[in-house]
Amino acid sequence: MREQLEKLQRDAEEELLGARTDEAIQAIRTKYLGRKGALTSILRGLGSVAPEERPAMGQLANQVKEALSQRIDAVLEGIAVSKKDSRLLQERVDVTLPGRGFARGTLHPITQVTQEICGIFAALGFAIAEGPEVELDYYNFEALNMAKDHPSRDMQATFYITENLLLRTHTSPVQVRVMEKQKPPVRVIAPGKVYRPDADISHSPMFHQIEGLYVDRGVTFADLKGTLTFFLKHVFGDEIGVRFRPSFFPFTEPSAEVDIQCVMCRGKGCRVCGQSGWLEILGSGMVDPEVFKAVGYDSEEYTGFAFGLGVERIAMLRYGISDIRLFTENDRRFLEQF
Ligand code: 2U9
Repeated sequence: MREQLEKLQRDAEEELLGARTDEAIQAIRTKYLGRKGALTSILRGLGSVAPEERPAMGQLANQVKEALSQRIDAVLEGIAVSKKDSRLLQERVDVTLPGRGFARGTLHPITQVTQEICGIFAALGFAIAEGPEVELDYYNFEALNMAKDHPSRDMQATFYITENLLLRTHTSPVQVRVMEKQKPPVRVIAPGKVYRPDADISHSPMFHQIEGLYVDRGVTFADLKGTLTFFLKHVFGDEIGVRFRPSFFPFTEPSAEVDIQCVMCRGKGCRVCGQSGWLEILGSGMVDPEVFKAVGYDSEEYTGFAFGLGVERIAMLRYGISDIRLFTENDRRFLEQF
């Protein structure tokens, strides 16, 4: 029996040397150590061994079983390690490769133009003020000298939410709120979104305005002309021609519209300026005494000028953009140009 056991161990170890896969090794374990395996069948012969030798044979059988079991586990472990090694080798990360570039965003052209304009007025001592886009009829119209029967209040000209609540049609209510809270001197600009039910290549139901207001003792139309001329020459260049035309707004008196020489043809006349050589660029005027009355300012003591401009219009002239809808389409081919 001793020879049988020793042969079993040699045979199994030799077979293990040729086994390459987990399955082959498990098959060897079953063949030699399994319940119906070679070791079990050798031990069936234990009955015919001399009784005094049986303990030694039993012990030897256990040693063979234990030794083989350990060898099999070691071989399995070796296979697992080399499998992992070759996997790691294949998956190796080359840390010297350059990283993938990522697309960096840019500010929207409307944001860029807004920041530039606000920056110019900030340098002149104007503070930036903001207010609600959903506004009371009182601040949007009533306090700005637009009575209940004013045509701007037509359903066709304003987005109403309720009878007294609307989407602001200009940023003027922001300045009304500032004046309610603060005594002169007041120097503010109000940038922001405004809403009017209009839509074509030059009108959008939502667009951006910047308005300005300067109130103090002794503010004159000359201050208005000087400030706005300085501003326009800063944006469009020192050489640009500027002219003031009489106009009318309910909240200013007198009022003026301001034109610049056409940026396309430099005043010669072209399609952009309708052959006139001039482009309307902003509205302005001296604050109407009725507006001062609404906010409790004494119009005998204080005067002021105000102005308003459309940011999209300025951006379109500056960059030669022909359709206002491009600003809200989010087409990256358009946006990446700014
Ligand atoms: C207060 C008093 C007066 C703001 C003004 C304009 C003239 C004007 C337009 C420009 C193009 C609107 O975006 S647009 O269509 N604005 O012409 N805005 S004076 O006057 C004010 C504002 C606030 C308290």
